[in-house]
Amino acid sequence: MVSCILALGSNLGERAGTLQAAVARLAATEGIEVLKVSDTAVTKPVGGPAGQPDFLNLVVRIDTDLAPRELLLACQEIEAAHHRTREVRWGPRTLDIDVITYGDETSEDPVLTLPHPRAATRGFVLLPWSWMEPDALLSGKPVASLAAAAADTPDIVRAEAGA
Ligand code: PH2
Ligand code: MG
Ligand code: MG
Repeated sequence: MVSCILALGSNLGERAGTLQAAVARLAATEGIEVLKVSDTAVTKPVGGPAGQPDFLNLVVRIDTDLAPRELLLACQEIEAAHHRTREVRWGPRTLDIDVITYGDETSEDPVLTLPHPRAATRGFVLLPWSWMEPDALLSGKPVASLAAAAADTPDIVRAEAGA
């Protein structure tokens, strides 16, 4: 079993319901065990086209038997089940599930770079992660400190889990 962090985001449709359903589907996936779910963060869109709705973001800690690429495929299947389309890079989306860490693995594979290449600067990943695991490290650095330094963190509002 390998311990991983996944980051989920939604800024279209029934955002909270989508995130809840996605966590349930992850938990129901063969080879994935969901151990922890963070509180939900209400976040301003980072990058992408102007005028997008706010996101809801959360992170989960999982254990998995799946290989990295299998885990990515499982995440993409769940995205597809929520009618995720990929027209605009960083455009609005019903559901995004990103593999942030896969154990301590590092990989330059462009299909699945590990850890996620932008995670260390994204408050919308780091802050909910630090709420869930205050002592977590990302590439040896405290997630809470990285979250405090991220440009988008000051605008983030904490909602109830499942809100
Ligand atoms: N995802 C992105 C780009 N920008 N901004 C927020 N607030 N939340 C996201 O999940 C997000 C984003 C690319 O996947
Ligand atoms: Mg993403
Ligand atoms: Mg993604």
